[in-house]
Amino acid sequence: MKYVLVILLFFPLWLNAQVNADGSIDTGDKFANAKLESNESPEVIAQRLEWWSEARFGMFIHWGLYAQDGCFWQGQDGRSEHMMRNLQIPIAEYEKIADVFNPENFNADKWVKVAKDAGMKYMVLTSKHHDGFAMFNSPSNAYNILKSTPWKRDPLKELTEACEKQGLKFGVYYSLGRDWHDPDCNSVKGWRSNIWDFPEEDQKDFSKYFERKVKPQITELITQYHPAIIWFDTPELISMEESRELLSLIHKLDSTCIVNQRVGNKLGDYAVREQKIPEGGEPQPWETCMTLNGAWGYHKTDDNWKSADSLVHSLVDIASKGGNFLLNVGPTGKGIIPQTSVNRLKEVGDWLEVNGEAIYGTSSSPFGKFPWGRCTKKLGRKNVTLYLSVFEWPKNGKLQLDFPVKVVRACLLSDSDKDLKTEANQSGVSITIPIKAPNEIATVVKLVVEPF
Ligand code: FHN
Repeated sequence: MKYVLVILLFFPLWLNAQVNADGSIDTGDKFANAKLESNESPEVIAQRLEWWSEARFGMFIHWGLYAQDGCFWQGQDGRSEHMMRNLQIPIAEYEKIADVFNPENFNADKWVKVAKDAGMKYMVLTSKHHDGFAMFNSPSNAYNILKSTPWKRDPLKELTEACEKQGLKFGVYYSLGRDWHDPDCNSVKGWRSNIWDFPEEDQKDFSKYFERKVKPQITELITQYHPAIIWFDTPELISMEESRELLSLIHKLDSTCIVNQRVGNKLGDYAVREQKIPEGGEPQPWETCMTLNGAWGYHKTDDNWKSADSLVHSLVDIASKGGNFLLNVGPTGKGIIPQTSVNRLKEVGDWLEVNGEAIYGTSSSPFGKFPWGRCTKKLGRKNVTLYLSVFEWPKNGKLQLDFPVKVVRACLLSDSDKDLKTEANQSGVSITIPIKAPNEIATVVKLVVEPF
């Protein structure tokens, strides 16, 4: 019995996702669920976030050396983009992956088109993940894709240009408090450090890593690529002064650059929730980031793909709570986004093609959530527009909204020329709808009502 208990206790650690001993997602941020305390005014932050709040939906891309053989190394399953740590691969061995990394099928225009066809409005690419390898031209550190691979191209430059051409915003992810290539990057109790090459955890000095690598590379990222977002990850042991110094460095170079909460110490423009959607949303700008299967990086044996239905429902649920959805793809070592990822995203894009008005530029529901679906809203000059996204289509041809709103007009978003009949009743308003759901995933009823 006791062995079963031990296995159950540590079971989550076997999952691809990085989890703490208590089963919570290991984000490397001791303030993961905090209310942010920025030293900028809400107005300044709201202005910086204006396009982002309208966008609602973006593509996260985890791409690095770990993708070379689908998070496998010498036939061993590294389980995720944490492969180097999971298999305790010495730096000297891991660097050899760079010697053969040659993503000949990479095509920035194609990647951006996948995002665009999915209805995504921005993209965030891992510029440097925990393995410390820079997927960009980093003059300050030779361990980078231009200098250390036979491919000799700069994917950040190509994606920045492709996003510009196709009208998407481009952002970069940067692993802040985890860098398994740097001898001074320590973490909380060594929990996520490179202790196989650098075992003396207490002799490491984070500030040396911060000065030697973080600040020069953040400067390079801003000045070379002008990203719309810097998406920091795993702040770990960064001090409040260092978090503040990073924000000041970034905003001196580009005051419009959005910075997420994982710059550390409860700072940043918006809160990050990982692999989960907060039940009641958040009292601050927020974004849920989520994988399409079980891992962020391309894991060649992981076919545990989420359905298009669940992805659309997540997007609608997040938007109904005023949040953004950053949905991840993990391209292969050859630079190809897995076809199942492309297919799923296209299904979401097809839904948004018809119903995007219920997501983009909307704000959170005034009513909370409904058993049959969710609501988003837009405030007009004269009226309020409610978008009722119905997941569970009523069988009796009537959709009941239990709030006393005065209806100006009702229609299906997919058939907006045709009015739907509405009738006020004791608890609110009843809308007469087709017997069969026009869209099996979610059908949107557009309800224009007087201000309430
Ligand atoms: O450890 C990383 C993980 O690999 C992935 O990059 C996620 C994405 O939010 N961030 C960390 C776990 O929170």
